[in-house]
Amino acid sequence: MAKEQVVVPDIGGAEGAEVIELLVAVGDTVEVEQSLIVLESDKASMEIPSNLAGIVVEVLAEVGKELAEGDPIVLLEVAGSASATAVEEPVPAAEIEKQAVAPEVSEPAPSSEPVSSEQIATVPDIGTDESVDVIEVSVALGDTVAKGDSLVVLESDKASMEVPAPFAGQILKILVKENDSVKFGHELMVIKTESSAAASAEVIAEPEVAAQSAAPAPVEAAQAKLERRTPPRVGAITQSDTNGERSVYAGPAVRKLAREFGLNLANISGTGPRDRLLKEDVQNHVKDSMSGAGQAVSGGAGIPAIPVVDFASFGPIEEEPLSKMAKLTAANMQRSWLNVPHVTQFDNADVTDLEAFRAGMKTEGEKRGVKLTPLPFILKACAVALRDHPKFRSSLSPDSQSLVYKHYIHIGMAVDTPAGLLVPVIRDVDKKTIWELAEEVVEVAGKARDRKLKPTEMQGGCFTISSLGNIGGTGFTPIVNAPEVGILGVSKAAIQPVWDGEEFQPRKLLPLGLSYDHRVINGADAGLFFTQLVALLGDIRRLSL
Ligand code: CAO
Repeated sequence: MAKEQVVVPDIGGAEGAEVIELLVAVGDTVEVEQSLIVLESDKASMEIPSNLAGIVVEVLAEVGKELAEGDPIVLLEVAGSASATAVEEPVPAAEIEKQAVAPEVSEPAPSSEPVSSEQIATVPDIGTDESVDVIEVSVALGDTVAKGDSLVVLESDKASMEVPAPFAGQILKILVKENDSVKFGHELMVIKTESSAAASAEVIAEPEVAAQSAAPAPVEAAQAKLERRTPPRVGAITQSDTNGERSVYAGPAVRKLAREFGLNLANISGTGPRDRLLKEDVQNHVKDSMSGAGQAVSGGAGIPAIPVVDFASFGPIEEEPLSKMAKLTAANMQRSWLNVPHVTQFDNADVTDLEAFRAGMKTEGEKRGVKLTPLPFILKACAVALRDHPKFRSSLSPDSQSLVYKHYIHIGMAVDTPAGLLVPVIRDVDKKTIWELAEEVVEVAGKARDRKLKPTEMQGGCFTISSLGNIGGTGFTPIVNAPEVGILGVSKAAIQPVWDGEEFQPRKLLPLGLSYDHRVINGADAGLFFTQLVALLGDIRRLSL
């Protein structure tokens, strides 16, 4: 048993093509002409068949890598010598290229005088004598196309393929429409091209003449040879998804777009004829993902999809539609989480003295009709730290090229309501007293729960506080409320033993988590902000400085 490499044949393009799919694995038995990999260039996809039969010992190609002629694909253990099992020599470049690109009309001769002429684009050799359907006309009358732009999309029972413009120019006539049946040589478009005088003299003849000259005899011969040896492959765009669960119909351009977004085509529904995927389907899928729609199960922007589970198969279930606010909250959370590189730091503020002071103010609070919780103190301490650390009250400009500093200190406060999470904004926190803040906290929280907040009362924040202190927990990582750049998560204060150098002292510690946008704030900025905040809560006399 000899070992032989199967290499990429001449694929007709100087540039490499990317491996987008491996069709065999180690241990597979491969027949001659069995497809090994799918390569894709800007304009066409092609399955590369094996010219040997044998067992795959090693797969040498990798998905995502670019390959060119001569690059190894697999190592096969073959029964005999290469010459015994190999079919005819590798496919010459010109042959595959003729499948990928419509036949060329005569090459323009050099001339300084540009002259316009009319040329006909025809169906190139698509490797079958059967008629195929035109499922999409990709250009309109008057459009200017570059060489290689897609003119129409054809589809057979097995594959769809884009037919690229064989020359640049303006579309003068469209000779086919959707659902027409066409074959090799069928006239598709009349294109007005700009070429040299000498060249146009050759091709300016009637369109029929140009069409006839489109496939010179040697090319025909070469193509016929290719057809005998390899089934039609270039431009074939039928694709199984990675799970092999269903076939996906999409053109190279659509697949390229999906790859750029890191999307699995199998997760996108096609709206074209026969469920073919269109560019708009990919774009809409991305939009939906970004807005949160369908996020529960569908992947987007490179995120693997969460598998769909039939919960009912495990026991009784009940489905409740999400409220509009819950959907909005989910979308906002996902947007922030995906856009903002988060870092969270933790610290404990020693609030023993603050709590003693707060307890001492209880009677006065009752007289005023205000409950003094730790929250107004935390708001005030944040306002001072925000005053001293302007980056924490900045936002990135929409183009991410500058920082917008806000000369006001408005702080959002997350309020849990039966309808969902709301974040009313308390304005000018730095200018308000602790009593005023205590009153306002109760007022806006009440409004939030009664759904009486106006949209303007939830706008304009520079920073957010999310307090779970009344509920419990020793720490959490809040999600930045973008385009703000920082958020403080407050957990439940508890008495802890703290070493004072001689003995442990019972101190009331308030666990805090500070999340920030690491594009704007670095660890040192955050450390300074946080240290000041903790010091302010540890000694509230500092709030008056
Ligand atoms: N540690 C220990 N106790 C705390 C505390 C903390 N960090 N924060 C509040 N408490 C205590 C209060 O002192 C109060 O106790 P007393 O009545 O004995 O004084 C009790 O918890 C209840 O406080 P409260 O909830 O009435 O008032 P608040 O000012 O702390 O909070 C508000 C106001 C609107 C933030 C709160 O009602 C609320 O909705 N919290 C939930 C916020 C939320 O869902 N956040 C989640 C965001 S998800 O990212």
